[in-house]
Amino acid sequence: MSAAVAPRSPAARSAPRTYERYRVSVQEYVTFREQGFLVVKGLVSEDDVAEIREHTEDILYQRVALPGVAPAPVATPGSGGHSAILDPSAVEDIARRYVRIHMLHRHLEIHERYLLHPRILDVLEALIGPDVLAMQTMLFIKPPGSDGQGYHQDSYYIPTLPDSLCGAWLAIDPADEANGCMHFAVGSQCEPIYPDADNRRGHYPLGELQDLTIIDNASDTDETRNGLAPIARRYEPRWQTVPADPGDVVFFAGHVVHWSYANRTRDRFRRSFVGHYCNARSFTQWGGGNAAHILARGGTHLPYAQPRFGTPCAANQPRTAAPVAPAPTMMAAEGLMLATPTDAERLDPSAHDH
Ligand SMILES: O=C(O)CCC(=O)C(=O)O
Repeated sequence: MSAAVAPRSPAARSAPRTYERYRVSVQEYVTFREQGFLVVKGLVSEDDVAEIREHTEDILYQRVALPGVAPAPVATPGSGGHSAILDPSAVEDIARRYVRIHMLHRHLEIHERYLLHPRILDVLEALIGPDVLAMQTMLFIKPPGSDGQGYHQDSYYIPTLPDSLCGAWLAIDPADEANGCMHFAVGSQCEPIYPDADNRRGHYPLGELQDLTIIDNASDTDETRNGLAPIARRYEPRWQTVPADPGDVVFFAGHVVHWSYANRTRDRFRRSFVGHYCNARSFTQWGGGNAAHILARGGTHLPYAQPRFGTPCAANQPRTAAPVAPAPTMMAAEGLMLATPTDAERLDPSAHDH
């Protein structure tokens, strides 16, 4: 199995990391809203990608224990222990165990650090912030032959109110059509979330949208079973296949219908690290509620958690008091909107008393 980026040098490993702030452009902001997703090329450095790739190999070669995952037959390390050359007999077992591993940021420092990667948070701050709550991590190993994930909307799984969910998908390996890159139905970010029959995730009070279809089997790779297929197909002329290079990050909105196909290669992994975030002022009951998720940027009136491994982020940094601007007259929070003397006259009955 090939590794596209060289492992980090010992000097790079010990060097303190500094990150240049990434500043999102107006065009990127608009693209995110128009497409439902935004690719930021090379957002994460080669050194950082090499670190997380090495970590996936530590998982594959069982140099790191995972909570709740029983040890597998040991894979054969490649030269220098870095390239992911595997005993073919191990691949099937790995595919079964490690296609996707959830929530390791609550157990492993490195997952917390990549969930709170400063450059990823810079982008989120602009797209869904300024207050950002870091909620979820998934590490996709997706070895050769492993399945994809059928049409789905992430906010269906992770409800936030108001809904501000955003995924950040970091490519660890080159991802393309053959090894199962991401696909998006552009335009579907404007769709509501389609609930299942018992609306068990409580997205909408019943009847809020009069003609909302109930769907079942979101994420099913069988198109005939996946209830979101008719919605996805409606946008077919605007479907986009999104290949990515290591270090690229794909940001995608909670409502956009997206999917990935199987890894059809015989010898290439498709590894990626995915974080899910919302605006820190959205309420959520998911995953233990707001109090269980880390305040990554900004502030909030809602509860939040500290990062367990101390990764620097808003939760553990001293708050700098933001200057409070006086409320503009036009948008005054209370009382009448008195925009001009003419308006005042219009609103004052005595002004017409002549
Ligand atoms: O990486 C994939 O194959 C699917 C990822 C995805 O759909 C998600 O993170 O919501």
